[in-house]
Parts: sequence; C-alpha cells; structure tokens
Amino acid sequence: PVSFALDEDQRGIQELAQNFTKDKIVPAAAEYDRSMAYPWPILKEAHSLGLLNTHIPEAYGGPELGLLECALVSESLAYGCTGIQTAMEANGLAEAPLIVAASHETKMKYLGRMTEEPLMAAYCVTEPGAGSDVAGIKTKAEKKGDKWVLNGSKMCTNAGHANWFFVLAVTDPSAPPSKGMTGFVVDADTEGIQLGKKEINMGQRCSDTRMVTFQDVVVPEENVLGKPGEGFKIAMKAFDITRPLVAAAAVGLAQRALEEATRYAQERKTMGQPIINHQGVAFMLADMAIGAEAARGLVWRAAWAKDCGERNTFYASMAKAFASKTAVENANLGVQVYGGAGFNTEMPMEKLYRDAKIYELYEGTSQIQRLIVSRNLSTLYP
Ligand code: CO8
Ligand code: FAD
Repeated sequence: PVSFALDEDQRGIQELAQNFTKDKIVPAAAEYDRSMAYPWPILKEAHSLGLLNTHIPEAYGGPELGLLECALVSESLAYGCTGIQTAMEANGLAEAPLIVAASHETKMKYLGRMTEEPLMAAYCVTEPGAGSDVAGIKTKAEKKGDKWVLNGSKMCTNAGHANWFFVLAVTDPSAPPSKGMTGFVVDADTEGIQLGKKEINMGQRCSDTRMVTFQDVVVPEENVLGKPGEGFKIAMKAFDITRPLVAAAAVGLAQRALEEATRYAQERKTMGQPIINHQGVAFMLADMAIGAEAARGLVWRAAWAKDCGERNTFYASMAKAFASKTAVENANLGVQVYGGAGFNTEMPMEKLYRDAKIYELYEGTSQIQRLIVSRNLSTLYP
C-alpha cells in the first residue's frame, strides 16, 4: 500500500540525524562558514553515530540503509548546514560506484575501511574541460603490463581530505564513450597525485573543492571497477543513488529557510501587525511550504523507486531539478521575508541564500536534469 507514514525504524534514524543536527551542526555552522575549515570534528562524531556512509552494505560494516532512509538522513543533516552535509554526501557519492560495480574484495578493502574509521573519499569525474559532458573527459588510463597508468586532472569535493578517489578515465579512445571508459579506485597516497588549492566558493564554504592531478599514477588491475569499458555506465548508475540524496539535501535547505522565515514573520512587526498577518508576506511563506513539501514528495518517489529495485533515473533527475529550484527559491523568498536583515551576515538567511545556488550546478546542472527527463518522454508517451 502507498503510505507517507514512516515506520518506527525510519523515524528512529530520522530522529537520530535531527538531534545530531540540532546539537552539533546548527551551533557550529556559521563559524565553519566563516573559517572555511574542513569540519573534521563533526564528521568524526557523525561517523561514530552511523550517520556517515549510510548506504554501505552490512557485509562491509555499514548500516545498509535503503535510499528513502538515506534521504531522511540527508535532509535532516542539510537542515543544519549544507556545507557540512556536502562533505558527508560526497563520501556516499565516491562509494556509490563501488556499491554498483566493485568485486567483493575491493568492497571489503575500500568500503570496509570507511566503516572502520572516519575516512573521507572523493568522486572524480568532472575535469576543467568537461563537466556536463561526461563523454568529453580527457583523463586517460593506459594498460602497461598488469598495471594501469593514469594521467589527467579532475575537480572534486573532499579531494584535500580523501583517503581514496573514484576516477573515471578513457581507456579505449576508439570506442564510443559509453564503452570506452573505465572506473578505478585510486589510493590518495599513490605517487604522482597532486592536490590543487582549496577553491573559495560562494557558499558551502567549509566543503573542500579542489583540482586533483594524476601524473603517471600507477593503479593495480584489481582496482578496476567491473570490467574495462564499463566506467561511464557505472558513473551514471552512481548518480541514480546520489541525485535523490542531493535533492534531499536541497529540501533540507528549503525547509530551514521556511522555518526561519516563519518564525521571523511572527516576531517582526510593521503597521501595527506581525508581518505574517500581511497577506503579501504570508503568501511568500505559503509558496515556500508548497515548494518544500512537493520537492520532498519527489525525493521520496525517486528513492522509493530505487528501493523497489526499479531504474529511477527519470525520477532522480526530476527530484534533483525541482528540489534545487525550490532551495534557491526558498532562500530567495526567505531573504525577502527578513527584509534588510536577510542581507546581514549575522542572520541565518544570508548563508542559506549563498549555499543554495550550488544545487542547480553540481551533481548535474538543472539543464542536464531536464535533458535526462526529456529524453525519457517519447518512450513514456509514444
Ligand atoms: N543507468 C544505466 N545506464 C545509463 C544511465 C543510467 N543512469 N545513464 C546513461 N546510461 C547509458 C545509456 O543507456 C547509454 O547506453 P548505450 O550506449 O548502451 O546506449 C550510455 O549510458 C550513454 O548514455 P547517454 O547517451 O545518455 O550519454 P550522453 O553522453 O548523451 O549524456 C549525460 C549523458 C546525462 C549528459 C551525462 O553526461 C551526465 O549525467 N552529465 C552530468 C554530469 C554530472 O552530473 N556530473 C556531476 C559530477 S559529481 C558532482 O557534481 C558532485 C557534487 C558534490 C558532492 C555532493 C554530494 C554528493
Ligand atoms: P558546463 O558543462 O560547462 O556547463 C555550462 C552551462 O551550460 C551550464 O548552465 C549547463 O547547464 C549548460 N549546458 C551544458 N551542456 C548543456 C546541454 N547539453 N544542454 C543544455 N545546457 C547545457 N564534479 C565531480 O566529478 N565530483 C565532485 O565531487 C564535484 N564537486 C563539485 C563541487 C562544487 C562546489 C562544484 C562547483 C562543482 C563540483 N563538481 C564535481 C563539478 C560539477 O559537477 C560541474 O561543475 C557540473 O556538472 C557542471 O559542469 P561545468 O561546470 O563544466 O559546466
């Protein structure tokens, strides 16, 4: 039966994440935004509570949550700070290709260590010359004896703190991209890896985005995920897992903006009334509530489809596009409800506004999500 009611386990994990957010993330968020320090103490505590790496299977020491449960966690954590949550979610993104395609031994080695200690990992697909067009990447790996030699540059989250990278590289330039690329797991301490400077971004400033350069990096054959040539599809299948979760994080931001704005509108008075009594303000709050609830519905739809074993690409892109738009709109309306105070860095809304924009860019831009949705339409409605 269709139900929007969460069961006891789902409520339990949601409450755990909400309490952690209230106690640890919300009080620390503004300072991490100012200092741009990587939030190690919070990541370590999240790890000890089982709130990091939530979709690692139990066989490798993880909680093996369903995608819907992972989405509940992502939304709850992002409510507190999407910069901190992005660092956490980027682990899930790096792990997703391994969950999709790695051998038991590789999962044991690389997923196992993520559950044993608080380590971070990074997903390296985007390059300076190719973001939306994954088929256009230039990083290459050549087989030399029983090893692969990797050369190229990537731009990714968590790079400066990663223990290992998932790297997508061209291995057969003569094949079409979807059959000529291979996914590798690469230990971060391998010789030939150079890290660029931390990028200073508009928002989510404590999250670590950097260039990583691979120069003649030697990777053993056993670190190939699946078979050579399967990399492009493995990278895409990973997005089916993570786009609903990135969308869930956008919902967390949208919900936070709604709650902060609603509280403020009850306190702030103009013309002898709390501003929430002015219809012009109340309707902005109503739009924010409608957006957050609708976006959450799409996230749950995309997560549920995956949990049922269906291909969820269509819904994952819908959820990602809609939730990102909602995050940006709610942050914008939130600033409007706050008036001039919304523009002040001492107030929460200014950070939400800066943090929101990235949702329309990373994990596939809003145009790319629409491309994916639109490509499905003629098959669905011939
Ligand atoms: N599952 C299975 N197979 C797939 C999937 C999928 N989801 N998607 C595509 N394929 C298959 C196709 O069926 C096709 O197969 P075949 O060749 O056998 O017919 C093949 O792959 C090629 O597919 P397309 O024809 O659709 O390939 P295109 O090159 O035309 O287009 C996209 C592909 C959709 C444009 C793709 O390049 C894309 O998704 N681009 C966006 C890239 C992106 O999202 N980058 C994000 C990087 S990660 C990031 O930003 C991290 C943010 C920070 C962390 C936040 C916390 C997690
Ligand atoms: P481009 O692809 O150059 O796009 C430019 C513009 O053209 C966009 O508006 C785009 O929507 C539009 N466009 C492009 N192609 C089309 C088309 N066919 N139809 C319509 N419009 C189109 N990448 C990783 O691999 N791992 C990470 O961990 C990671 N973390 C990131 C963290 C941050 C903070 C940022 C900013 C980026 C990160 N990225 C990461 C890269 C991110 O995924 C890319 O920036 C994103 O996919 C867009 O690629 P691009 O920047 O090259 O833009």
